[in-house]
Amino acid sequence: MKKLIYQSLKLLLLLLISGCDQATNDSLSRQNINDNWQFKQSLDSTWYPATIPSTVHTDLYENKQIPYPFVGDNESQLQWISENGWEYKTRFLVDEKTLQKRNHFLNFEGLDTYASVYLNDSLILKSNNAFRYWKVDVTALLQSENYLKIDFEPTTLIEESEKEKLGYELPEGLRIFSRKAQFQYGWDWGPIFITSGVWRNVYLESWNRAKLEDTYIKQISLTDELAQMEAEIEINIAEETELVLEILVSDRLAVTQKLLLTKGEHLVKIPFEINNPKRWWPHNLGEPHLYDMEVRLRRNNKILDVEKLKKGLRTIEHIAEKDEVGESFYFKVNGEAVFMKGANYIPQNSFQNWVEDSHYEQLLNDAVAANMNMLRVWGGGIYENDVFYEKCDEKGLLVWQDFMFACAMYPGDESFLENVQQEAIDNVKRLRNFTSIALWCGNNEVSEGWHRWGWQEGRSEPEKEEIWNNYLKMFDTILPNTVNKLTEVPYWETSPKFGRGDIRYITEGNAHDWWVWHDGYPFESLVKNVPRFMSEFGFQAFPSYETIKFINDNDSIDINSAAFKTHQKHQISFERIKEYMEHDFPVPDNDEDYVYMSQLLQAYGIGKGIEAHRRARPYNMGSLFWQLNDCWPSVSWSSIDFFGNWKALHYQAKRSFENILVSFETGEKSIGVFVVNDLLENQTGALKLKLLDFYGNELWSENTEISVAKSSSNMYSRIPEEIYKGQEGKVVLEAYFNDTSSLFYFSKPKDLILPQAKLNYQITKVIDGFQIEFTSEVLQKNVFLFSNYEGFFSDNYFDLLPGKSIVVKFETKAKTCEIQHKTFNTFIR
Ligand code: BMA
Repeated sequence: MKKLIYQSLKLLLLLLISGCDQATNDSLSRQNINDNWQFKQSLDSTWYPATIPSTVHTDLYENKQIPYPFVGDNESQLQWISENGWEYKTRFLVDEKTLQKRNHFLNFEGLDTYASVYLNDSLILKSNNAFRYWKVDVTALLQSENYLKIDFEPTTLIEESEKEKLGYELPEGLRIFSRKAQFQYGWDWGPIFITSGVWRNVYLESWNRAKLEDTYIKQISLTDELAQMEAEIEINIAEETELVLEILVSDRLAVTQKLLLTKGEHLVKIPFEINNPKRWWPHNLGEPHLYDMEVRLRRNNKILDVEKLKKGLRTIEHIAEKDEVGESFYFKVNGEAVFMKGANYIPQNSFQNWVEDSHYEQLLNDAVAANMNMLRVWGGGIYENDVFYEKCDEKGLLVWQDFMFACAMYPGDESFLENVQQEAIDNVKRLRNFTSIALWCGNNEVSEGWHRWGWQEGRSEPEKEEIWNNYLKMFDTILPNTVNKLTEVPYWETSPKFGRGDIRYITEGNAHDWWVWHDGYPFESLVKNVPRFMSEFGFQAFPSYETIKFINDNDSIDINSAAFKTHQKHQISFERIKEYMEHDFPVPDNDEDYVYMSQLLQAYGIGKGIEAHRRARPYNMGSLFWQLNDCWPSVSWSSIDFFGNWKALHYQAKRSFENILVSFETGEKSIGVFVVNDLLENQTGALKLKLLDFYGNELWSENTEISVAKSSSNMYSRIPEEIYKGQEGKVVLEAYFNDTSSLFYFSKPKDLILPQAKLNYQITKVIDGFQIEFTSEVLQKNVFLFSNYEGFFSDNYFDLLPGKSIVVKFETKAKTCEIQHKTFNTFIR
């Protein structure tokens, strides 16, 4: 009896404790499920430890089961990985306090791709889209000790069966059936590594009464005096509850609202205001100011859930208006037409889990350092991680965001479209608070491919109609409707609007110019064919010596080794580079020099393009070259190689993207001198022109006081050919406008008659490296500095005028300054 009383008392006490725990246990708890994972091949029995997020490839590498995938020809040895199924499992504990909460959801931020997920042996999810976010109610299954298992099927099996169902072939291969990063199936700059695995975080969320499901801070209107805002908040309620929502701006309460909400999901809209708002600007035009915002969900005095974010206030308009030539394509930020300068961004690694926050920081700093104000997240990669957009917001870089469709036609059956619809909702919602996103674009070169790449040939009319209707359903209905419903950001159907086979590519919308490179046209064609907005144009170059050695897995700069050649994914690349080099540059006969020359060639061609686009402002309002970065060590169009080394092009981009640019146009019998001003203020000053020989003798000069309007490009001087005729290979034009200067040569690099002389330099130790001052008695062209020590040169591949000095900083941890150099002069014989 005594025992019974004791047990009842104990039970009562427990109930009391848990009851009062319920009251104080209302706040949301979040538990990462990233630990204790193991994985194995489905048909095998050996389990290996894994770290989540990951991919099978990197887990295998970390367990020493495969060699490093990016060295030599290892790619071809590793294709078996994606032909197999893989299993992942973990055990995780949930503490009593959490377990007592009423609702438990497992969140999978990314499963790649066809996964069956089991919790405590019950199937809780079958996923089929690596870009989607999966949230599963596991309240009925959760225990204090849990067993989570995920089976990944090889993609090919599913893709083959989808292909069978379709009954006809769609371009381009099997990848179109799987909603995962398309570049993994091989691209003209990337290897074939079709990954699988838990590629983004997994976590458990537990809550009692109410939870913030989504927060969207919407800007309704913006003037210098007032920003009218609205918070659109999705709240999930477990039982009718009185709640308070608070919105804080810069840590101060902006609005409080009491709510009485019934069980279920609710969308609550709360207006609030910000007086005298400080605007967000792209970094080249102002400060990218961000406000700290916080949404708090309270019950009595207890915070149930909280969401913190940063938000910039700015207007963004995409102007596509018919005009006398065709149709414009430009962006207005805060009411000002802004010229977009930048590049196309691809995933930074074939294996996303190998991309660390520091890589984002470095690469985006490099974009800012090269005076870029826009990056295009290209459609064959991924919707990037939040950190990418957070940093773009902070650094004042605008983002052109493609949906993840590239260079292919996609299926249009109901389940595929439904899958895409959900993918769009998940990603637009995830990214809509980021200030940097300026445009959502449906796809990369899908329409262009259909109209120009022979994809319609041999198809019946009904088949063509079906394929194009499916295109329209996706890119003309589902995606724009989702963007328009969920955000204020403009939508554009496809990039480019017209391919270069359609004459309108130059007068309407945005263009990709591949006359240069793919069609072998000379660089001058970039100057002649300036469109309204250039979203892609590019030229390949070899990567740094470091990267070449890494690929070869030895100390040689051998660009003809069998291993190295597997890192060149564009079949005709080596010939193309040579062809163009022969046209404009000397062709060195050893690999080390050839690599240097290939970089000068790329910088020369793309620099010409950028400047032609900028001179054509306002007809043209954007210049985004192909491509900023690499996903593995390779020969490609990138301006920064896989290990972060700037090619000559990135230094050139920095010069050619300066807000104020002095640029030259070659006329019939004259040279036009332009000043381009991207700033929002008018400029006045002296335009100083000097014709110099390569020993520094001044042969001619002109000084003019000029006024340059804000956001403009104009020619301010025309130099008649009498001034330079007969001396084209022997002279250089130096042009100054205030602090900006540029050089112009009158002949191709290979025809310059450059003197040979010593390059003098003096090295001084400074805090984080060395400072090197260069001088010479003659013009030294394209001085290239390199070192076996890791480090960064503040300037490189530069031209040094006789009698002037250039100071370069070599940022390095090395104790001694061991640098080597090459100059272009030595290649002129
Ligand atoms: C562009 C891109 C990529 C490709 C590049 C170079 O059109 O959209 O598909 O890698 O050309 O060929």
